[in-house]
Amino acid sequence: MTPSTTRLSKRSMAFILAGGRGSRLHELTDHRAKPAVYFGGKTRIIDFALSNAFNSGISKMAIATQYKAHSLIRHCQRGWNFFRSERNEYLDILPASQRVDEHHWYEGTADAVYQNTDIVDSYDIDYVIILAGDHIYKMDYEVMLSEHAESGADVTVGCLTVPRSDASAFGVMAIDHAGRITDFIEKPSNPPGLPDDPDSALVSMGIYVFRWKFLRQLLMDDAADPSSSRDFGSDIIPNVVRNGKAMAHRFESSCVRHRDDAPSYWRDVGTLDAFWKANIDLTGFDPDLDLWDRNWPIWTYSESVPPAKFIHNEESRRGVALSSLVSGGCIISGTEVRNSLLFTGVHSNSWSSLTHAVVLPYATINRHARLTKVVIDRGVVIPDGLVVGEDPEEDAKWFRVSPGGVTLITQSMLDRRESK
Ligand code: ADQ
Ligand code: ADP
Repeated sequence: MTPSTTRLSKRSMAFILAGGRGSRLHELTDHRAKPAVYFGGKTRIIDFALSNAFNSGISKMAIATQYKAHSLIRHCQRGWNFFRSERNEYLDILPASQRVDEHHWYEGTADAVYQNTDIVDSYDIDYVIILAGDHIYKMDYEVMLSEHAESGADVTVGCLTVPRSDASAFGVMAIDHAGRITDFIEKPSNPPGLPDDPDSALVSMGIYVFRWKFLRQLLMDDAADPSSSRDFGSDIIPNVVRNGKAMAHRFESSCVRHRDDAPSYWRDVGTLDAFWKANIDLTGFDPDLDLWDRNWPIWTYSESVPPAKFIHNEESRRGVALSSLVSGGCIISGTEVRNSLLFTGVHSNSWSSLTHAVVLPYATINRHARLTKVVIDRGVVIPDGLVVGEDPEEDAKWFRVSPGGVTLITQSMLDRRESK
């Protein structure tokens, strides 16, 4: 066998769905789609799916965008522009552009693939792996592709075990002893538990592997069905479970770990609480998500900026960061930063403190501010003396306070407060 036939990733493409808003992130997705939201200091959420595909050996990718796509498209153009057609590598950004007829944008996720059938055809691939662009995890898709090819399934669905109480946000499945999916219900209000563990449920990660020829025909049939919502989770997957062979692939078996005994890490950072926590977790001593692992790097667009600078100011106080991640281009002048994550180009000034803070790029913290358990949006200018995180009632008057007590601060919230 030649290498090109052993690695299925070389005969596959990744189709990344990045069109949804992610409304539970509230104002963080007012101007950008969820996959374009910043995560981890340098990267954006979509970089995880793209890096997984790239690190797995897949070099043909398409990204379907729809909702508020400008920031996402700009990011992909800047950061993911190293694909060379001479090497048979492609990365296409596919904004909904009414390619099939002039009346329809992308309806559901399946329609986003259907409307680009000719582009997928042109890639000349055998398999397609459908990915959501909005989760944080490291996974070797080659393992899932191999399982799919060996089992002869019509579709293989990536799956995870989650607490049953969380399962109604997912497609929930039942499987037999061989891993065949026997039942699939999209976002049930009362999800069934596992037979041997009733407090847990097996759920879909929204990752699917198909033979392209098979999926192509399914999409044609689905498009001809007026009752379909053109969605993988609601229409396509339940259809294959009923009428074909659908297999479950366990994430644990393809999760990329930096240590053999590390837990499998997958997060949907779709709420403010989950977003804040997953970022702050990185400041811990030994985080479950290792961004430093050179065997599975997360690629991104990175600005050329000078190193982070910490200024000791004789008349005020030391600029220090403890148990924190501070990105390039930051200037920490006389601010005490603890257990926080600062993205590129944050400037913070004297007599201020940041504790458990996630600060997105180019925010400025003026003097005498005290901010605890906050998410600060890109480019926000925090006024002198602002205190947040000490009086929840006062915070809730101006800012968005999540159920878990995280305060989101955006510039328009500050402007409204200023004008009162
Ligand atoms: P959801 O995450 O709720 O459930 P969906 O809103 O369709 O599904 O989002 C999936 C991905 O597709 C996201 O990355 C989103 O940005 C993108 N997307 C949404 N609408 C789109 C459109 N019209 N065009 C292009 N892209 C679009 C799905 C499955 C569940 C599964 C969960 C796992 O339906 O069965 O459990 O993912 O998170
Ligand atoms: P303070 O924290 O006391 O308010 P400043 O904001 O005046 O301090 O900044 C202190 C130091 O930070 C400056 O001396 C300079 O080295 C650095 N600095 C501030 N702004 C910039 C900038 N735009 N570019 C480069 N360095 C800067």
